[in-house]
Amino acid sequence: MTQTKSGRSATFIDTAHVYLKAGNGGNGASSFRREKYIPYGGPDGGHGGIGGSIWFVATSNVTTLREIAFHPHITAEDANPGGGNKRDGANGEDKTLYVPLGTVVKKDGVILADLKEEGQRFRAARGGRGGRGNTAFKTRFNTAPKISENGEPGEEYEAWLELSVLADVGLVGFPNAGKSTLLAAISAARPKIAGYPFTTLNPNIGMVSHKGKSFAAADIPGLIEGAHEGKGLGDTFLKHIIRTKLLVHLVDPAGFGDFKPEKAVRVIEKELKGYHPLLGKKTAILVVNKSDLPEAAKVHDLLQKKFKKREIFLISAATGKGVTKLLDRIIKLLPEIKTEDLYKPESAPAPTPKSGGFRIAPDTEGTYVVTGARIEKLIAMTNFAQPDSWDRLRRIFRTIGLDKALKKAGAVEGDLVRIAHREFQWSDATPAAGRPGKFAYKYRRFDPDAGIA
Ligand SMILES: Nc1nc2c(ncn2[C@@H]2O[C@H](COP(=O)(O)OP(=O)(O)OP(=O)(O)O)[C@@H](O)[C@H]2O)c(=O)[nH]1
Ligand SMILES: [Mg+2]
Repeated sequence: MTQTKSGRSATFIDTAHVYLKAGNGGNGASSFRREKYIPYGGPDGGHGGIGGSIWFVATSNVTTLREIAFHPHITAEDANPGGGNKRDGANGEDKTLYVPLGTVVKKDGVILADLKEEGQRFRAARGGRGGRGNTAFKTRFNTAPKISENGEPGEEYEAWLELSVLADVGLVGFPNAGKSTLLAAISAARPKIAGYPFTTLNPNIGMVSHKGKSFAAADIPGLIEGAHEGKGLGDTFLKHIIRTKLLVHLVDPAGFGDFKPEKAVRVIEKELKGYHPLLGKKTAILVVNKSDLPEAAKVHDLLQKKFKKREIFLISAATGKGVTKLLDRIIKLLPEIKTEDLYKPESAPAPTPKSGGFRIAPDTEGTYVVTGARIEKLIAMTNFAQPDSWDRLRRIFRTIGLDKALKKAGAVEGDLVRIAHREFQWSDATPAAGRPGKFAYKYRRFDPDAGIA
């Protein structure tokens, strides 16, 4: 198995930084019915289709974010434009990506979704709605509108996916304690087992069925002293037991390295607490493994003396001795654990929802930059090739108070106003007859990289 620098196996990836772009809505059409003997056929431009959305779906069939991490540019299909004869454009196809159970989706540190259940779906990026065709703009006053909207751009942002494996029981301990052997004994999982430390490089999960109850158990790579600060493989994987309800702490009767079993127990417990206080507080069952070895019983008695209040199990993961008793205890304890005390993934405070308003701020060159989700979307959906669409935009600018606000901000004749990537020249002059609004609305496309043309 190949290893990354951090010591993690390259096949197990638990974070992914992705770029999401949902499909754009299709443009609406501006078209008129033309038929023999029907002189004023009226508008018949169809609507654009809806852009494809991007979905994440949780499934136990996937155990790593590897696929996504290696293909982080995720797009869904754009929709088709509407056509004449009231033909609406076809919708863009959705894109669905499968993620492991326990995947958290974040944007700017804020949790958007915590995908915990099999089949749970989350629309991460919404496809744009279709632009309306000119049929939608027919009014009593304008029976032949030459207005159609462009499609709404699909949602676009960068997201972080973080996986923390979801299991009820986490198996912890020094390397070589027999964690993988135990997981293999109680579940169908077949982790690699060997008589050397750090055999396990990735978390393994197995479903355990015992006396009609079932639970998921996770075996993580062995911990060593300093694991919570990044030593060994430890801390990368400690986060994978943070959401478990119960820990089973396996102790090798031979101790680990220079540590005698008692010291070994304390070192592991210190590492757990050092990584996160919640891990220190979690119910932990102490288990002396390898009871088939001669020194095991003595070590068990000694530990029982040192940790008087705790019930310490003595098992042999290899022969199965004592394992049933341990499983009995686990299925008795699991339902007693209050889920509200469990770890919740950390989230930055959610930003206050954007209002429909806009902001005006001059940039260094004196251009008035207007920002606001709704006004920017309006610009993106305006078909600037249509004079009637211009009129509509002018009316909307006036209705939402943009003219007034610009004037108040100090805009004078000829000043530039930028909204989204468009620039307008502001004018207080009386508009041409029959044209509502005040702007001259000369516009040019603004390319932030090239500067103003
Ligand atoms: N005698 C005896 N040996 C055992 C028992 N359980 C595990 N072993 C042996 O201990 C060694 C380590 O077992 P693993 O299950 O790989 O240990 P681990 O805790 O998963 O180790 P890492 O993955 O390195 O952290 C292997 O050689 C096992 O065969 C047991 O009950 N009795
Ligand atoms: Mg192992």
